[in-house]
Amino acid sequence: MGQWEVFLGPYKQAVDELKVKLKGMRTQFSNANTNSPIEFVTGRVKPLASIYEKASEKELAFQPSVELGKKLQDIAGLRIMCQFVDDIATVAELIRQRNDMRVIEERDYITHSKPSGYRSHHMLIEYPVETINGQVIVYGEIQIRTLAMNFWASIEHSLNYKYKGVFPNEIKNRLQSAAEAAFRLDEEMSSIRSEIQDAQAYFTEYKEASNVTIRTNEERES
Ligand code: 0O2
Ligand code: 0O2
Repeated sequence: MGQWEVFLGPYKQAVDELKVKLKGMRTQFSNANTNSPIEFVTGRVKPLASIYEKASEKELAFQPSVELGKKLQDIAGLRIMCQFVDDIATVAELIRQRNDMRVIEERDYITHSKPSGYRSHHMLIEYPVETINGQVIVYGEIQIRTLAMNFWASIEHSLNYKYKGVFPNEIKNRLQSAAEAAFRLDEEMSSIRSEIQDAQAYFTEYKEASNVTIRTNEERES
């Protein structure tokens, strides 16, 4: 096994475990018949090419080392998507309350969006991974954002690849106004939140009732 694979092993384990745990929160809300502040969760270990790029930007040696793990705190990355802006604070608080990770820094790019227009709440965490050689503490970054913020960030991220971070002014301005439009959409959805949630609860009940009817019919026919 290569040195990088060994180095990234605990990060992969952290991402896998955290995905299960964060998705578990959604399931728990669902089992309690409560609206979940979590819509969906994704996770990734930073690809080697991105580690190389970020290490070069920060003038760090591109070598698997404790130093690199300390300076690049998003090698393990989790992303939590929420329906409504208010859900972000709820999820952040749930994470602060957990005993299986320690929040070491938070960045509120929602109140203070980035110049690009980017919005998200970032939490840097320390997470203990149990290995056959003992416990390893890894850093991870949890990004919490709405579906609209995620939509904007995914599109902007792809354009970044095309323009290699240097956007023509026109595109930059249009992306900034698109970010504001996405935020207005979030505000609009928040203002009809209770109506949306009533409809979702009704739809879930309807789906469950239909499943029971289908199952009962199948049983009768077999
Ligand atoms: P389900 O039953 O589809 O909800 P992995 O956990 O390895 O499968 P990973 O790497 O975490 O996947 O990220 P991936 O595959 O991009 O997405 C993780 C989960 O988020 C998947 O659900 C996707 O269905 C869900 N997802 C991704 N994009 C969207 C989206 O735009 N809208 C919604 N609502 N869900 C999305 P699960 O957990 O596999 O199960
Ligand atoms: P990827 O491909 O998502 O992994 P630092 O030097 O550590 O203090 P850093 O690393 O810039 O500062 O931290 P920051 O800005 O808090 O968070 C970086 C991550 O946030 C990025 O990771 C993106 O995922 C996301 N992000 C930050 N700004 C933007 C933006 O303007 N547009 C988009 N689409 N995403 C953004 P990476 O490593 O850049 O990329």
